[in-house]
Amino acid sequence: MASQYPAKPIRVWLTPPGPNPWKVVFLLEELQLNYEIRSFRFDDVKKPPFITINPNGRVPAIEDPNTGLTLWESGAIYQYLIEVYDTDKRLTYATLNERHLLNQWLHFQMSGQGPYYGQAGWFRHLHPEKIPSAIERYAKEVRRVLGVLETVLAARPADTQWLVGDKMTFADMAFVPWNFRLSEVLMCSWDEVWEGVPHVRAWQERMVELPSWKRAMEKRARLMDEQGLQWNGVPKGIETFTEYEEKIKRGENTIPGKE
Ligand SMILES: N[C@@H](CCC(=O)N[C@@H](CS)C(=O)NCC(=O)O)C(=O)O
Repeated sequence: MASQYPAKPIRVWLTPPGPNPWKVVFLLEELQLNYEIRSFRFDDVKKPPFITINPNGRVPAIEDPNTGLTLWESGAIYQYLIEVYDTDKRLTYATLNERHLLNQWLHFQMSGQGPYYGQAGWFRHLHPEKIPSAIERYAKEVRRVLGVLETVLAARPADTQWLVGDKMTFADMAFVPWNFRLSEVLMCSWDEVWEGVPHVRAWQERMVELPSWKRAMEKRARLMDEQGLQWNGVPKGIETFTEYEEKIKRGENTIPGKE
């Protein structure tokens, strides 16, 4: 049964392909909050009405009618949802040092993981030219980030391998959606992704087993399908991201099956 708390559903604006919106849906599911998804096409991410919600034209954004707040940037949304709705501190801590360590990891995820993984995926799959030095630079940076996580997780006691303290927190959860896309980002098998980082693998695999993550991914699959999208976010029938962007610019239809 859908959650009745808070009283009015929190609205999540998203386009289905990218990982960032699913980071927010994962948290909403884990906290079992009342929310609704406003799914729209990537074609419309830089147009009204979305651009009036987020002037940066990137997803996710939320509107919470219970507090009157509109918010974008997934890290800011995490901090907000935790402060307002995780009142028994199941996914956070009340103590000063732990709070700031959580903050540190969230900043690292937002500035060190997301953008670098994003560029790694962009230069490998979507950029119109193949530039080996750019592909290599970002793939190396992905490996470096994984190495940082590995060092930290491997040093934790065997039964509490989380980033902060002895339980899973929002900081751990924030890393899941991009790590989940690593075989696409690096274009390799799942086993190859985790070569040399077994503690990161175990940490990631513990979290993707959660019903909350599974529910989020079921929703993603359904919404991808609804929009007729391929795994890389390009609609079926369109070859490359560049072709997709050009069609959007010319105002042409990009909906598969509709001429
Ligand atoms: N720092 C932002 C990044 C958001 C972001 O880049 N979202 C992608 C989808 S995952 C997007 O909206 N891209 C639209 C575009 O590239 O124009 C956040 O974490 O919310």
